[in-house]
Amino acid sequence: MRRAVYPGSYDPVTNGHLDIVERAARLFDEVVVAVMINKSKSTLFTVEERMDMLREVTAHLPNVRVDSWHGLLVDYCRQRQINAIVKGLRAVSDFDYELQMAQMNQRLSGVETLFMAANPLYSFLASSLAKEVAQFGGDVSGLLPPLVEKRVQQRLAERA
Ligand code: COD
Repeated sequence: MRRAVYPGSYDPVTNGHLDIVERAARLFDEVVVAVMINKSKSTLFTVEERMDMLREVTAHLPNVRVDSWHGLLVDYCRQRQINAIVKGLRAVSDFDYELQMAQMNQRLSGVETLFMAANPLYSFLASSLAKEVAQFGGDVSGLLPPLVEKRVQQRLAERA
């Protein structure tokens, strides 16, 4: 079975993430979208909320699962017998950091990282930027799945 993990923070999932998941799901028998827990990072949504949104927006993809993990990604891969990591690359700025992580992960466990070029429609898009635009009342429709956009608006209103 060809199995891959697509790890990230997903705070929240954007249409750029979703585009990568949909394309990866055509290449692998199973794709696990893994919310990586980083307790030192402050987030808009809890891990469970992020996982729920991911489950909802990937419900149309039968070979996609959502999971979470605290610790090294390579340990998750080892435990689940996953030998490929999928990453999305938006620009050269992503490449520097992603290459470093790919080489470290390769050294730690032999797991391979496959880079997928971002869809040009979303190559400027990051969760952090979408949250910032939404926070100041900008239009994020088309950048976030509609249900995610709604939850971002709700959360920002609760925090205002
Ligand atoms: N289009 C295409 N791809 C995109 C887009 C977009 N618009 N936005 C983001 N992506 C890609 C990112 O490049 C990344 O590959 C993935 O989607 C997730 O993005 P984010 O922003 O949600 O998540 P990150 O970049 O914060 O995730 C970093 C990880 C959590 C994956 C990383 O820190 C990690 O693996 N941590 C686990 C601990 C570990 O093993 N550390 C050692 C690493 S060597």
